[in-house]
Amino acid sequence: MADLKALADAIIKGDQNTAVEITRTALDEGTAAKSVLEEGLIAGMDVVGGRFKKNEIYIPEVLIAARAMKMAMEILEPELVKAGVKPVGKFLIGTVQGDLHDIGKNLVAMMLKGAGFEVIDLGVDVGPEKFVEQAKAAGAQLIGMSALLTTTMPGMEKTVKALKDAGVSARIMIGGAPVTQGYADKIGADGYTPDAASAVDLAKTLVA
Ligand code: B1M
Repeated sequence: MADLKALADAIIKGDQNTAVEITRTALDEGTAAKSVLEEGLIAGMDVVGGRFKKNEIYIPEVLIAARAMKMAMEILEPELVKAGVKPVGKFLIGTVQGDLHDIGKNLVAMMLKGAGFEVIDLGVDVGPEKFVEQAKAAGAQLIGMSALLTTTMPGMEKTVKALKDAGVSARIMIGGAPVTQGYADKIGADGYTPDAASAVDLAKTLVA
């Protein structure tokens, strides 16, 4: 019988070969895809997120764990679809207009996937119109914006306004090195977090 605790450990260690092997074995043995996801992959990423938040591990370890998760997810995803397992929520994310920094945004996206969210990543240099168009098309419950430059932060305010003007009711989260809770309050975003692990916690709260 495949050991889902060992799968979680493989994710924590970023051991992608073992993660893929246990995921395959578990599915071949008839373990439910949902259990593989929740007791193996998400359980492992939860530990990674917690350790990252406490500064016990750093960005490289998180990226390695996320890569192992991604490889295992490639095998698991078709089975989850077949089994009709619904994601925790649909999260649209992008770096705002004029801004090409994507390392932090990618980290947030990976951690959200790790927590069971369906993530639609719009990439970098995303203007308000694109956020609005894609939010409507995807019916996302959550929209996340990242900005690393003080000069591109106003793009967040413009996007929040454009989303509200267009009647998009999704909750909006923002983040990035120059962003603060005060700024989130000022522009009418629903939340700000300083790091990717807290972004997952906030997303879970906002979608609940
Ligand atoms: Co840029 N850059 N950069 N740069 N760059 C900074 C941001 C800067 C602080 C460097 C400096 O001067 N000390 C400075 C900004 C100054 C300012 O405005 N305050 C700066 C500048 C000026 C520039 C250029 C203008 C330089 C130039 O060309 N003259 C230019 C702008 C290009 C553009 O975007 N239009 C530029 C370009 C670049 C590179 C392309 C070379 C490269 C980006 C590569 C890439 O992203 N693919 C780059 C890099 C790498 C950096 C630094 C060194 C590192 C940024 C990073 O990835 N950090 C940065 C200096 C620094 O921070 N030491 C710098 C790691 C990442 C994990 O952190 O993105 O903060 P971060 O994400 C965190 C949190 O903020 C949070 O979670 C993550 C971790 O848990 N978070 C969220 C992020 N998004 C979130 C969203 C959420 C919630 C949390 O909810 C949705």
